[in-house]
Amino acid sequence: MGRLIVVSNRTPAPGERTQPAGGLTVGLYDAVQTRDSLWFGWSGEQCEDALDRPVMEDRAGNVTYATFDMTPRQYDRFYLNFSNGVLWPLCHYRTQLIRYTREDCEAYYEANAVFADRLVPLLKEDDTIWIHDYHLFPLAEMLRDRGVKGRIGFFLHIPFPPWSVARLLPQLQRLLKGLAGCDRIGVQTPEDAQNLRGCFAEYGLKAEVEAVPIGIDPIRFRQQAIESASTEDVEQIVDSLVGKRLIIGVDRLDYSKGLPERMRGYEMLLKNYPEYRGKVTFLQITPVSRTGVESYRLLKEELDGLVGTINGAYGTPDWVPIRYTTWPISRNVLAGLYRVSDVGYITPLRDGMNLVAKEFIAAQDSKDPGVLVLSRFAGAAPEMPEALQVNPLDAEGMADALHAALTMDVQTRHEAWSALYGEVSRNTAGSWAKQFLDSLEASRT
Ligand code: GDG
Repeated sequence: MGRLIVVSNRTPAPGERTQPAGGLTVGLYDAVQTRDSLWFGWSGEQCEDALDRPVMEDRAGNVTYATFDMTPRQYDRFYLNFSNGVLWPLCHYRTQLIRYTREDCEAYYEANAVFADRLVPLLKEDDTIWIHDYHLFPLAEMLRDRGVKGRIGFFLHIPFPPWSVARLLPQLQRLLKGLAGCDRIGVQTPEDAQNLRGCFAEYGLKAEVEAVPIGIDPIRFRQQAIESASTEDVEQIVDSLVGKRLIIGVDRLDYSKGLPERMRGYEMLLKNYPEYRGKVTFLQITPVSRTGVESYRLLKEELDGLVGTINGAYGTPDWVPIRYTTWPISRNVLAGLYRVSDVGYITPLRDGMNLVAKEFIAAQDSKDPGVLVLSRFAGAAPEMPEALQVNPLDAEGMADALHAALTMDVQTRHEAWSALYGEVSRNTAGSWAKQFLDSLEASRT
């Protein structure tokens, strides 16, 4: 078997290489460890002379990490402006937030060409290449143009919108033509697959698209949660709640995650069900991200204001309705906090998958499990019908679901949790990578 070449915008930071911490790194951990692999991408560093600097390689176990720096211009135009200011809102159906310029679009193609130019010399004939995510849509075709003949796969971690939305992107045809250079394209859900196939069909392009939902490592995460729940860090937080029920939300600070809507749903719970005042705490852990994009800065201001308003209106000298942090907490503490929570309140407006929903389920105590309140617009929703599914725009509906979760008897909670845990255990990070790579390697070259 040839090597596995993983290409993603960022490679895992050195600390994440043995302790994968979420999303992509967890998903690919087993796949890269169990065969000779190369993981290629941006180092996370910026410098003016980046294009003159060589690709740096370092090996850990079976994996060589090959990384390069970006110029500040590439970071701004390719990463912030085009990838996160055009493609991200487009794929999350937020067309009003798109800020398109032709210069950014060209910088996106130039940056992809740098990926291609730097990767090609590292490749061998029988390598299997697996490209990840929206930063690198055109890369497969660029590799083909440079003579790469081996198998190339692509996985899109975020949703793909229908033709009626996608066609707003100037040069959509060019983007899809680049993507069609792959032998196989994986997306998260059947809906995304249908949308992407529809867009290819509009341009008469041929591509193999398949829905392969990403998972987590439930056994490892569950173990972490069990160990962490009895640590001093988590016990201190539990003690500070003095008998209050705990609702938890965990998300990067991103407008796709439906955070203001979630706050309004919780506010509605306090308004419509006054018996919960002083009896619940909503803990929202929200590390800031992409602060270089204006819409993210505006969202943070909105959220800061909303949390203050709700806490001011409903709080009392001895009770804060919402505890809210905008910095990351350690993965261990996070796992323990999921476990001691009564409700996982995870309500994105759109999400490729949402691994937090799966982590929350994996972390629960099987004898007394918490309840998952989940947006029906998370990619995880079709796999998790036993969650209490909500529409995040419907504040009353969200409040009713929170109330249902907080009053659910233990037998009903246990039945729902068992079914959900079964699903999370069947469809893991490892099986996701294996399924995709098996079908890629069975495809034509
Ligand atoms: C993209 C797609 C898709 C969050 N806060 C903290 C923290 N996290 C961890 C979570 C989870 C990960 O980050 C987030 O994963 P999600 O899947 O929820 O969301 P995105 O970051 O938007 O990921 C998404 C995913 O790719 C994989 O394909 O599911 O739809 O948008 O693991 O636990 N971890 C720590 N501290 C935090 O404060 N340690």
